[in-house]
Amino acid sequence: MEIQLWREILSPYEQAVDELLIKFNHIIAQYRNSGQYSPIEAVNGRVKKISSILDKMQKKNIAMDQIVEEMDDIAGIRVICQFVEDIDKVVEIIRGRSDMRIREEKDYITNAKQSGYQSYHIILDYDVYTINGPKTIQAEIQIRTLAMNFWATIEHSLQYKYKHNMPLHIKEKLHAAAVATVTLDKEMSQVRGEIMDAQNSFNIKAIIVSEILTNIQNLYRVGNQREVIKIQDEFYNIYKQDDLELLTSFAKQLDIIAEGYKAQSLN
Ligand code: 0O2
Repeated sequence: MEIQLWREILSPYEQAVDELLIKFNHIIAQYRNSGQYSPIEAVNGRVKKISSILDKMQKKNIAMDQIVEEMDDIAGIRVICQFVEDIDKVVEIIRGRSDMRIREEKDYITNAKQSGYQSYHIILDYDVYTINGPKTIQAEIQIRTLAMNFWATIEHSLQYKYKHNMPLHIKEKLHAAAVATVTLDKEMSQVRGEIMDAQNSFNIKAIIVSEILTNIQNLYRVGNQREVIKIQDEFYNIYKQDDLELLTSFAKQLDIIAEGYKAQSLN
């Protein structure tokens, strides 16, 4: 096959990965910007390398003209969560969307693979709109915790190194590590509430500080600059006290002042 043709085949997958990354990153941003805990910690994506597509075609006996229909992970998105419970939330979010039509779900968390691999996979039908018209492609979303991802990344590298001949003692180590991953995720789940509270406070504080500084900056442009410098010093003093209530009340007062100067909406 000509290299040009591979580019044509892979182009809608590249578009799908780009679009899906934007969509998942906006989910994270919307949670965090509204001061809520995000069930998604991070997201990344890739289009499968031509060499890996060729390997999989060989392994699964897939013909060239069948890859669009038969290969479901040419476009791959990996959603990383902090806690196992977050995975359910992410699955729920995806199920609720009309732009990501679920074809299949594979729960390798309830039923871990023989290797010890854990992850929740969703295979999607996803529409991309290209200059040649719409095209529906498949995409695989892998949803897993940080701990599961750590294990899978290491195991994937070892699989690549040893191909199909992984030494028994390494297999055993990986099995033990997979068991430890399950234990770690369970332990972390027990402090989930506390961790979420801490992260929420951190996010809320970051949002308030950003709003305060925007108001100060806007007031500096339209108000009495010496007064604004005083306000800024007051802000630094309050910030040092590390008291969220005090900071919130300062932000509210500043909002009223900024409103008086019609400085809130300035860029
Ligand atoms: P790569 O290099 O990551 O792209 P199936 O039809 O269900 O029998 P299929 O189509 O391979 O098999 O689907 P499956 O088993 O759901 O696996 C899809 C992807 O999940 C794999 O893609 C891996 O990324 C990941 N995965 C599955 N099993 C394992 C495992 O034991 N260890 C690790 N580290 N990852 C796994 P590829 O194409 O195999 O690999």
